[in-house]
Amino acid sequence: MRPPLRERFPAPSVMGVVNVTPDSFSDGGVNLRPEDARATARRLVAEGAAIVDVGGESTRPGSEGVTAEEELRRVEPVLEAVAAELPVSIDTSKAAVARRALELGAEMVNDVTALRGDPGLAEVVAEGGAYLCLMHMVGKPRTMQADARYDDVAAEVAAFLEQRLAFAVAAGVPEELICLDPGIGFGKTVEQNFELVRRLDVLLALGRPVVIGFSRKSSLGRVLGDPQATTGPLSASLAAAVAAYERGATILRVHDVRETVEALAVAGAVGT
Ligand code: HH2
Repeated sequence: MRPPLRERFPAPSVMGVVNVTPDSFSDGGVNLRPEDARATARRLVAEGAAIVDVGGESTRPGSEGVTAEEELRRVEPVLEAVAAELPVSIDTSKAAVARRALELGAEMVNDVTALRGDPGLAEVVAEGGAYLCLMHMVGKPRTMQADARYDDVAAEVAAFLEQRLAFAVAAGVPEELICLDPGIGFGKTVEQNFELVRRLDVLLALGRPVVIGFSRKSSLGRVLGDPQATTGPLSASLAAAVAAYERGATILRVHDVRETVEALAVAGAVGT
């Protein structure tokens, strides 16, 4: 049995992103060759990432998704090389991909559908004894931006995650292995994304560690004045990570690990 997620990932812990995809919104194509992805994963851990999140399917707004075969074709050679050696999370909604990743040594399953995408995934996570990240998203990546309507975004995201947490626990995943993520950029407006960080206490009230993935997301570029932005700069990503940490986030999912570790170290020095 793994140690509780809170012990394994003390706040702040950095999750480094490794997208083995041709089309991810900020780093598509960069790590598509297995040898590049492996080198990136090793570098991110050397820079201070507590875990690297390896994904073979882009979830950027409008994307269509790929088959389990294609996803495995992308991530398997990377996992074969690094999952036994480095701390790895698999960013997938598919049971077949998660099963293989856990066999190869991954310790966390990061599911942006919060166990709604594949009916077999909960069992794979429970049987594998893995950590689980449950993320909020309305609809699917292809349509999610059109569905961004909430009366109270923080309360509705928390209610959704409370229900998905109960579902995961009922499926046999121990509660102390689960973390929750409001899904920054997944079917939310710019203002709603910032409100979710501002009102993180609503999510923290569920009693589970919170993951925030604001890194490079378009809301950062938009709040800086470009209404058409599809990404945000490093400076803005660091501010968002620090703001989320100061409001109680435990894991920060980022592309730029070294800079984020440094920014969080300074924020932590001020805080103690
Ligand atoms: N964001 C992305 C993907 N997976 N998982 C969690 N838990 N939280 C997030 O905020 C999150 C996530 C999107 O970012 P990225 O992986 O860089 O892009 P893409 O989905 O285009 O590959």
